[in-house]
Amino acid sequence: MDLNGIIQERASATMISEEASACWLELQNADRIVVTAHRSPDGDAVGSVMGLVNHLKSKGIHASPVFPDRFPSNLKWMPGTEVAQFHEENPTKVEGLLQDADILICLDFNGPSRTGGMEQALRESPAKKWVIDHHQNPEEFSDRLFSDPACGSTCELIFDLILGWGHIEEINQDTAVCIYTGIMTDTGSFRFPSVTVHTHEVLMHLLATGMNHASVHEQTFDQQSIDQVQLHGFAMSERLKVWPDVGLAMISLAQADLERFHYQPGDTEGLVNRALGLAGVRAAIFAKESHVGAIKLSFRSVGAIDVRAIAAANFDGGGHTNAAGGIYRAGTLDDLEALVEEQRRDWFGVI
Ligand SMILES: [Mn+2]
Repeated sequence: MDLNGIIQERASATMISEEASACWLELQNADRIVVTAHRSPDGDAVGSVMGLVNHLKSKGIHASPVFPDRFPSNLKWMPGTEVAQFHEENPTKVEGLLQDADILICLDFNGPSRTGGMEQALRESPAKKWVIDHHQNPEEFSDRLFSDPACGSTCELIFDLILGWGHIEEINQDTAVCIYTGIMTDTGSFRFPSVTVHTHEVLMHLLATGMNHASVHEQTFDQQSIDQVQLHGFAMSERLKVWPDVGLAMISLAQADLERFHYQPGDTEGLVNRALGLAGVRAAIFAKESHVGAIKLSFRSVGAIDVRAIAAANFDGGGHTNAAGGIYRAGTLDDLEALVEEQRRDWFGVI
């Protein structure tokens, strides 16, 4: 296969082969490697961690996958996740792993605070910290930083790292399905503007391993419970508000709504994109009351509407131009809705 196209396109980014080679040497010489991601891990977080761990394993290098908390059940099929450790469930064990690590590889997040309760242990770990990520404005806490905010997923960057190591002909199916999953989930199944020729070149190489992509889609998206489907129906029929003047849609779910449908982590995945799919809607907000009294927010937008900036300025949040998250602690869902109503023209502009 001719790899020049891929190499040239990515050569201008951070992942140049010489640095990749230096990384590979360090990995070979390390005794204890830990790979982790952000809290509430999504497909890209779990996919990048497991993709890298599985690839290292295939090359005889052991790395321990750890996460701040559990990931949704529709990602449990990913090869290798059965040995993952979760800080929320076993803080002593995970903090020990972080403390004893030589190299701590942080994937799909741009600052230690994104790891929630694991933040302090991560900051205090004496390990060399590597960050591979595609969020804007990475915090300075790493010894090595591979950051490309233009890239659609961290999994695509993991592929590029493996490419830099000269290993792409050796990627096995366990690695390929994990990397494929993260690219798939972070690009809305390959539809967002972040998808490039390079993304499809990466997918080509992953499919060439013989991996079963239809099964990846089915296991990730087609395992919904009745509760989840009905929660989505309820949210769309009872909890959706639209402001046509600014092309904004918002879905708000209270704790009681979640309890009614026996909410499990991951059950509200995709709701914000349904709101964004309405004709005339250019931005969508999903607000979810959490049991600690805070309201978690997800933002999506199309085109130049910068929801990352809105989330950062008003909701202690961050993310990407068209997909961001934040938190609201100043009041109830009603207060939040009133705030959005009042600020919507400033934030989203009139159509
Ligand atoms: Mn990501």
